[in-house]
Amino acid sequence: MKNFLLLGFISLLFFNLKAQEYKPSDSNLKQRAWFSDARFGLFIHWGPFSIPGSGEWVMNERKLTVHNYTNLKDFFNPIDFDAAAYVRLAKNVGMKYITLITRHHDGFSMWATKYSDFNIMNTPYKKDIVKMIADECHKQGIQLYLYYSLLDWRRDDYPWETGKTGKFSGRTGKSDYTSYLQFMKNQLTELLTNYGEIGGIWFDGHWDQTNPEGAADRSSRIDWKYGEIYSLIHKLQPQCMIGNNHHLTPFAGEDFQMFERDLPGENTSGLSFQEASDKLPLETCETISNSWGYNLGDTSYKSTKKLINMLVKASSLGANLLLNIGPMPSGKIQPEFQNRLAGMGEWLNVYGESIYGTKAGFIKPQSWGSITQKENKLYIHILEAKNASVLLAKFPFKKISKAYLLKDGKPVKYSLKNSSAEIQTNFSNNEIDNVIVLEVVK
Ligand code: JFZ
Repeated sequence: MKNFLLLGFISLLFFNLKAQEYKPSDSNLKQRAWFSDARFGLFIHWGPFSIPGSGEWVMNERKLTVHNYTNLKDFFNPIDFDAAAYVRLAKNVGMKYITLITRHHDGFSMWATKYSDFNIMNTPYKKDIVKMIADECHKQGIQLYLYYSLLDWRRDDYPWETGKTGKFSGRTGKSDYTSYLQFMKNQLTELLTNYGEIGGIWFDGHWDQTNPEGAADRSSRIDWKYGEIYSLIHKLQPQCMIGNNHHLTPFAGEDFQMFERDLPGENTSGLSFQEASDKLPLETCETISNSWGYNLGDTSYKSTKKLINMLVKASSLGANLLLNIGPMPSGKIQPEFQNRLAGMGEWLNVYGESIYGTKAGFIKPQSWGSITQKENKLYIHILEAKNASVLLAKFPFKKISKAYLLKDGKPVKYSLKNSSAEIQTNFSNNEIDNVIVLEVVK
């Protein structure tokens, strides 16, 4: 009897340990590897929040109450939306996946959910947008990731009392996280049951319950019970990758790490104090203009050159670039976005080899550019040829057997002495990026 009890105790202990420990499935590891090779995705911030033309935070910024904001659902009727064209655009540009907003902080659900009336089926449009995009992604062979906000500016059961945002929505009811957690689980179950294979879930909003970025104590004011949420996702779709935009070191159960508006290891936005993981795939997200959701007044479009620079630098740090567009309320994608994306696509047609499936370079980005590598090839991206040559100190390969321009195979002069390589960069063209291939021997 005593032994029996002991055995029971030991197995209970073992079970608990096991429950805490997350071991990604084979399909999940495969998905991570696919993701790391993909390098380029399209982020889409779109929904009724696009209507006022002031970005996706409009409810909070204009201090709109739940009651007044709800009116938006009566005018969301995106007559120019074409799921096939969205997916084709991403594909033509050389993007390998789409990350779609399914529900942002304003709580609007872009699919036919049973768990909230504030959803696409109750708009004049009455068509399930997540379904249309998912079907097209599967048909056209591009992967679908889903953005899902943990933060909600409408619901009483969300712990709004301790939240930093959503203070003006006129909520009075007491929060109840047990109920809110169940709501999220119900919605995630719908998303992971009715829309085919999902590449990953992109969580956001954790930071609503923490001290500001940079503060010493970044612990959350509530227990989100991520263990329950994450294990549900991995149970429904084991390959589905989980990422959480909490700007902290990845939590147990997460499958990729994301950075916002900064390359891993950089922090110009003041949002990225976390160190880059050396185990998980990395992703950094950016917008073409300065806004995520459609913004009528924002014309600060980044140039195609700048965007290509970001893609190259992200790759050279081993990270994907998730590049955002905020379509118009009608569903039209403005030409300023289309043109820049097309420019990136043309560049990738020629230079894709130096981006897809590459690993981080052996040195971090430099003032002249950066390096990506794949098997026995180094891709030296000369983004700004400052001098007639670049010097690569501590060159980690024994020999360079060939050096040439990726574009046309034209030989490039080089030397390798005392572990220091010198590559000639006196090009007389104005290419955005003169990619030099070095074939090396270990
Ligand atoms: C979040 C969202 O709030 C934003 O609307 C967009 O979807 C972006 C991709 O992700 O951005 C953040 C993240 C963190 C903070 C603010 C906005 N923060 O820490 O205050």
